Amino acid sequence: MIVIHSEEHRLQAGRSELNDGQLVPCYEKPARADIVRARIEAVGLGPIVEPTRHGIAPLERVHDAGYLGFLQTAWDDWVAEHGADIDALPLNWVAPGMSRRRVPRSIDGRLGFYSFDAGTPITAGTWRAATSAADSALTGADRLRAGDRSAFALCRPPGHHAGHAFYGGYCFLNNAAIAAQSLRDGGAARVAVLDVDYHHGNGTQEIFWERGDVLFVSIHADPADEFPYFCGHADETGAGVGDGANLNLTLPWGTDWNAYAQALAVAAARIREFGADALVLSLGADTYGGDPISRFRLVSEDFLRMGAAIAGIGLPTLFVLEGGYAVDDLGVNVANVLTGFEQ
Ligand code: SP5
Ligand code: ZN
Repeated sequence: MIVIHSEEHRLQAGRSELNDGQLVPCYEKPARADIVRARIEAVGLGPIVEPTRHGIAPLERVHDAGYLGFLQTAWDDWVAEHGADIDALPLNWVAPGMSRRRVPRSIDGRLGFYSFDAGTPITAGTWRAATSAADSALTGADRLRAGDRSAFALCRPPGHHAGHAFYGGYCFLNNAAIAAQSLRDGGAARVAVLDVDYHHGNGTQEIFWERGDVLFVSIHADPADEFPYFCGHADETGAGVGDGANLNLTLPWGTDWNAYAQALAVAAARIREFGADALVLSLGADTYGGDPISRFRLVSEDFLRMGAAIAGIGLPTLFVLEGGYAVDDLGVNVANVLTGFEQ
């Protein structure tokens, strides 16, 4: 399968994130994409091509124009206030009952206004890296439209936590949602997004919440115990014409392949029943037992089985890289999903 990848991912290289009460080195780092690329080359999975630039219009189909404007200038605004030696992190947020009527003028205020965590630093290269990732996903969508059975957007920063007008969870632009919308705009009547990242894809859920034409299915750790904590519960099923087009399958800490495979079978059945024309697969490998911030117990061979199960859905499939922080094993685990799909 064709692999779409830009070196510009490297421009997102934050120093630190807030975790367990301390600033620690960012888990979401350039080495992640490098090891995936190396493994793809080693197993000869397919040609690696550069994304084509798609500009801002397909981003505006999914994200708020004010939010995109904020993201474009946030680093310069931060530097004007704090200098270029520190990454931009938000400091405070609105709680229910506090007014959210005005976008603050202050960069610190706007960082809080448009984010939901302190784990997602904005740096000098954030906008360019994030747009390169969106362009990779969009180029993959173009390939499906041209008739390819599959494609892999080997991109970072990831996207599935980013919503219509917010960033967080290492994500700025929702690459998978942007690609799904592009497939719709290109003529697919119905699109399914399946999210196998360990964390709930809260951004994708929010973007398609009231949409009956895009099914969102996510398999993830129970948000009662796990990030992003505030959504991803099984009773969140969508609203309006989208009621019933959102399916959250929650699993407990310690989940192994046996239980995971059952959830994946439920997800596959729902996607088949929906009658989608294409599938966008949010591919996080942080379900791996060795992941430093996650608590499922998949082993590397399980990712081959995961790929085979995804192939069994029988749809043209665009894989989009999301999380996975056990860097040494990330290349094998991600490539295993793709080779499992192809076999
Ligand atoms: C794309 C993606 O996978 N984003 C995940 C963002 C998760 N950030 C919060 C991680 C919190 C980890 N806390 C537990 C650390 C164990 N000491
Ligand atoms: Zn994740």
